[in-house]
Amino acid sequence: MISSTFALVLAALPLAFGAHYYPAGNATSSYLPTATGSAGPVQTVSVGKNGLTFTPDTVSAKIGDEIVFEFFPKNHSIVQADFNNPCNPAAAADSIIFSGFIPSAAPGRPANQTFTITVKDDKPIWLYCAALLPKPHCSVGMVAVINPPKQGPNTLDAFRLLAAKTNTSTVPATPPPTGGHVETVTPSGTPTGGRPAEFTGAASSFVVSSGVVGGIMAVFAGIML
Ligand SMILES: *[C@@H]1O[C@H](CO)[C@@H](O)[C@H](O)[C@H]1NC(C)=O
Ligand SMILES: *[C@@H]1O[C@H](CO)[C@@H](O)[C@H](O)[C@H]1NC(C)=O
Ligand SMILES: *[C@@H]1O[C@H](CO)[C@@H](O)[C@H](O)[C@H]1NC(C)=O
Ligand SMILES: *[C@@H]1O[C@H](CO)[C@@H](O)[C@H](O)[C@H]1NC(C)=O
Ligand SMILES: [Cu+2]
Repeated sequence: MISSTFALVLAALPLAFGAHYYPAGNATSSYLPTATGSAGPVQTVSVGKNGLTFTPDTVSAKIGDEIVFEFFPKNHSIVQADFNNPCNPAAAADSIIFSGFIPSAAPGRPANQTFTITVKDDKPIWLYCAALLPKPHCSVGMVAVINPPKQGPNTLDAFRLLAAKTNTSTVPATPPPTGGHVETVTPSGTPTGGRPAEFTGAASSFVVSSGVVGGIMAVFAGIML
């Protein structure tokens, strides 16, 4: 009896994970989606939390991983660059990563919007902030990298040194967001009770948070006892 119930629940798991799940009411935050995109761990990068920096400024991510950027005061952005041309939009054939400017007016608190990218390959992704005030944020070192080369001269420090020579921080001409999507979250940083608002053309599917996994495991535990 117990084992057959267990098997039933197990059989339902792929459904639970594959289905798009839109909570209707005010579910607790741990049961809400934290992000959208292909399945994979979610990492968070704080933008402007500790001065004109990304925290962390070096991220290792696998294909399919999501990286969520949260924006602290006053007004930052994420733009993808080429290593050899920091502080300018990358010359990629397809749309580069550009979050647009996401301001936060509340001291010490992130904005009510986040920007999420899904890592599509294992190539390095060089990033900068395109804000200009009081100085171009890129040229004063507001840069980051996802999956830096494991060896060779193209380090984040080298990128930052190149950036320091530019005295610029160029805003892409294309309307944001590109290469990722913006989500609206509550002031506490958790998603609101419905489907987070999204503004992207990119296909995305739902990924469950670890809270959902935990909840399902708790159900298991209840059955087993
Ligand atoms: C959700 O919470 C808000 C207030 O926080 C309340 O006004 C609303 O009725 C709630 N909705 C549901 C479906 O419980
Ligand atoms: C943020 O910076 C951008 C680019 O300079 C600007 O267009 C936008 O008005 C700024 N937003 C706020 C709230 O300061
Ligand atoms: C988030 O939005 C609320 C209103 O919905 C506002 O009071 C708050 O200041 C916003 N937070 C930030 C950091 O802008
Ligand atoms: C950087 O550019 C600004 C104008 O945008 C100029 O006033 C400043 O002198 C420049 N600084 C350097 C180090 O070139
Ligand atoms: Cu900035």
